[in-house]
Amino acid sequence: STEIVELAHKKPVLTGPVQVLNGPTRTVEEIAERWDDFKFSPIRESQVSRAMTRRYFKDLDTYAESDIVIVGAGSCGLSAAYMIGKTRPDLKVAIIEASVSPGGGAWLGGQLFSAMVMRKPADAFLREVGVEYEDEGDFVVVKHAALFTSTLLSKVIQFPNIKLFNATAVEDLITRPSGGGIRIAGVVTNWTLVTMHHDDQSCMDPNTINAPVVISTTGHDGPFGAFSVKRLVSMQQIQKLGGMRGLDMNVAEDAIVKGTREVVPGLIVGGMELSEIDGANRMGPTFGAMALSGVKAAEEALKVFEV
Ligand code: AHZ
Repeated sequence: STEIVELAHKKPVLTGPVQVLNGPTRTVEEIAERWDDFKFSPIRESQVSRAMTRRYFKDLDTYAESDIVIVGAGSCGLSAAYMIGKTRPDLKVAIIEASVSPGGGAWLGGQLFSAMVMRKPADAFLREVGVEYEDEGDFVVVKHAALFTSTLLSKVIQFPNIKLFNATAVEDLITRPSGGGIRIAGVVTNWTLVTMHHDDQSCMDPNTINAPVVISTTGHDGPFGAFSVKRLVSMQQIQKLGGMRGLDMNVAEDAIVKGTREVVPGLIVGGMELSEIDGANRMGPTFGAMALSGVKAAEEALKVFEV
């Protein structure tokens, strides 16, 4: 039988006949044919730890200087990330998401219902990422919001130049004096669980990412939402927020897409975070504006890197 000889400081050594380690790559059907002599390849626990931590700390090192930071991996942030990843594989993009699970409010179509509505012409974005829908005339319906979010998310994560740091919160913006005002030059981050405990634990200093462009898509006001625009007020870069207004699907979606822009130098705001700064209406459970605001935010960000 296969044995692992455990030696501290050394890689595990296999003795005896090797049954599964480095064997031929098998299909699931081939595995299922032979449950009686089934066995996993051997592993030492430290290998698992090192496989994860080595990569994570390398990513922290690599993305400490990023080209673009996207704050918030909701439908708008992920749409922006997709467009950047697709068009500029040469740029380093860090996505910082406070929650363990990326996707923001786009796992359900609204309330607890599954289907997701997108008004035309946002159906173009669904074709772009390869999500099927039913055409209802002026709008289309994806059978489950999770299909949209998981498809988009899987594409974004697969881009080699994009790193998603989830369970990580942006705690502050990095600023530089510029032309009598300031420009945004990156973000201050912390693991979200740490961010949530600044009041009762001490000495938990944050981390930083420098980047010439930050795209903030943290959603409307809430415990975490509207983060960057609220910070702009306390930094006296804008006097006060307009505050999100009541629901009007027709007015709200156009306003969010058209309003997606660089709000202060180096900071582009998109999605529902924008409704807080502009005093725009909410749109409720229609998601076309989030996708197209993401497309526009990406376009605004890429202007900085035009050659
Ligand atoms: O966890 C948040 C969520 O996943 C994340 N986030 C917020 N603050 C953060 C911070 N650091 C890191 N300080 C942070 N991450 O940002 C994400 C926002 O996703 P969202 O789905 O809330 O925003 P969105 O603008 O992409 O989509 C809005 C969806 C809505 S709300 C609404 C309405 O009420 O009318 N309608 C739509 C379509």
